This record gives sequence, C-alpha cells and structure tokens, in this order.
Amino acid sequence: MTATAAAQTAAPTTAAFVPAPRWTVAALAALFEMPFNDLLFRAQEVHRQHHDANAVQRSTLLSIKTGGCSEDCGYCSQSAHHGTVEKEALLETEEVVAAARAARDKGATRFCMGAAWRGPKEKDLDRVTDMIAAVKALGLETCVTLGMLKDGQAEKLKAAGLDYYNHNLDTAPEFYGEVIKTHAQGERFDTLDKVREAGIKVCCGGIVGMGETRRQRASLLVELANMNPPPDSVPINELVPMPGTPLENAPPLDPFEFVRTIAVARITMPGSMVRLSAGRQEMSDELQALCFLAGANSIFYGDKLLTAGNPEADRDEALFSRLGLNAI
Ligand code: SAM
Ligand code: DTB
Ligand code: SF4
Repeated sequence: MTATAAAQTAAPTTAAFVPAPRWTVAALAALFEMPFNDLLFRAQEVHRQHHDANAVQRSTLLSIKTGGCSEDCGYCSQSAHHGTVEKEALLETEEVVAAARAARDKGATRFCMGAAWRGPKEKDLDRVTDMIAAVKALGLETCVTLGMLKDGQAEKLKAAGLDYYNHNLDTAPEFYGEVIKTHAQGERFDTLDKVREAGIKVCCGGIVGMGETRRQRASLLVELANMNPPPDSVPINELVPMPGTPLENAPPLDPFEFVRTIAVARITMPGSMVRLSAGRQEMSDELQALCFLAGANSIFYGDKLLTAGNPEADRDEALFSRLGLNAI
C-alpha cells in the first residue's frame, strides 16, 4: 500500500492527514477569468513563497536525431507525415559532447537532447545512454526527450545518469485527438509513470496557441497539476507555426493569454520549475518580462530549439541584465 493510501485508510482519526489538492477545470477556468493584475499578484505571491523571485534556470536544447518521425503531431516540423525537415541520422557522441560543452561554457546548467522518434529502439537507446554519461561528465544536468518508452528503458536511462525525462501532455485530453492521430495521450501517461518509477525527474508540459479554447488550456494544466507529484519541470510552449505543418496558419494567441497560462501554471504547481519554452523568439522583451513576473523561472537558452529558432544568448544576457535576473 502506498503512504497516501495508508493515510487515507486511517484518515477519520488522524487530524494530521492533509490530502493533496485536486484541482478542477472549473477552479482553473476561474483563475484564467481573474482580472489580469489580480492573477499576476497571486502568481507572484505563490512564486515568492517557493522560489527566488529573481533567478532563472537555463537549459540548452540539441536535436540529436532530426526529422522522419512516424507520428503525425500537427505542430511538428519533424513528422514524416508533413515532410517539412530533412531526416537525419542520430548524431555521434562527440558532436553532442562538443555542443554540450559550448552550452555549459555559455552558462547553461542543463543539456536537453531531443530525438524525433515515436520511441527509441534498443540499439539507439544504447547510443543515447553513452551520450548521457558523456554530458553528465561535463558537470551538466542531463535531460532527454525520446518519445514513448518500453518496459526497462527508463531504468537504462537512469543507470546512465539521466536527471530529467521530457515528455509533454501537449494539450487537453479532449483536444488531443484533433492534433495527433497516430497515438493516444494515454500512452504518454504510461511513459510518464515509467519515468517516475525509475526515479528520473519528470519534465512535462504542453503547447498553447493550437486553436484550443481557454477551458482546454485550463484542462491541460489540471492534468499536469493533479499528477502525484506534479512534474518537477513544466515547459509551457507557445506554438511556433512551422511552415508545411497542419498548424502553420493557426491564429496567434493573445499574448496576455499566454501570460495568464504561465500564471495559472505557477499557482497550481507552486514547487515546479515553470519554463518559458518555445515561442520566445517571437516575443518582445516586455512580454517575456511579464512571463517572469507571472512565475516563469526557466528558459531554453541558445539560438536554436530543435528545428526552430530561439533568441541569441546575447539578447538573453541583455534581458537578464535589464531585469536584474540572476542565472541559477
Ligand atoms: N518525439 C518526442 C516527443 O514527441 O515527445 C520528443 C521530441 S518533440 C519535438 C518534443 C516537444 O516539442 C513536443 O512534445 C512539443 O511539446 C514540442 N514542440 C514540437 N513542435 C513544436 C512547435 N512547433 N511549437 C511548440 N512546441 C513544439
Ligand atoms: C519542450 O517542451 N519544448 C522543447 C523541448 N521540450 C524538447 C521543444 C520545442 C520545439 C519547438 C519546435 C522546434 O524546434 O522544432
Ligand atoms: Fe514525432 Fe515528437 Fe514531432 Fe510528434 S512531436 S512528430 S512524436 S518528434
């Protein structure tokens, strides 16, 4: 029996037992509806109780295997169904180590390696575990995002020294099937369970601006916030409308709605790192500052995401300096 289940059995006489909060879509929708200033004030209060208000963590991304993915995710340039980027082979470990060293020397503390796979084959996983060990040896935290895992694969990643596994829910359960047809969101929950059970920290978030409703944004965040425990790291991506993908002409989200999404993530996942993720290149410095005020305390750092652009490190350094933000 888990500790929580044991405590629930004993609950009637144990005053000390406090059940974990279960968020509802209605509660989060109400947060989204708050006046903007009130919402940001509340998010700042929560943020300051749990984090240094002026510190932002920086992770650098590298696509270790680009394009040719079997999945049909409507936002993704790397899906073979849309054929928008060239398929490339898995990088050599030496190339990955060189990129990781450069990221470390520019101030990143975590290096995230992404592969355009539905999930890794065993022989590929062996090569990725070598990369993880080599990146870890540079003194960086390691993260990989390789798609869905089979039994035993998370344990191999953990043994190689992996700190974080990124696997996003991407959108609300009720909207998922409109964006992705080749797998169900439930399969992603299974992988997240495997990662957690292997003792790897969970990085899990989603994308906004794909044509979902505000209620569906609330619904995505409910799924994340009600995880037990909530993800250690929560990337909030704004859709980068990649040419040639089904979502290339998605209407842009109101920037204040993006800030609200960050604020609601902060309030409902107080202890998590909330990452202002894809879409920063298209944002003004002022909009990014509002995202930090709303509780974002992590970014992707370096001039490329996986296939899309990201602000140059110099622009980020200048922004941090203007805002008095310290790198964690
Ligand atoms: N194939 C693996 C998977 O799907 O989990 C790992 C790589 S996949 C590209 C990682 C994440 O990138 C996706 O879950 C999605 O959240 C994000 N992403 C992909 N394309 C994006 C886009 N155009 N705009 C914003 N986020 C995007
Ligand atoms: C995440 O949530 N966002 C990153 C990372 N995890 C792997 C990826 C963003 C990809 C943006 C589009 C591209 O570069 O192709
Ligand atoms: Fe493949 Fe991941 Fe892109 Fe989906 S998001 S097409 S699984 S690389």
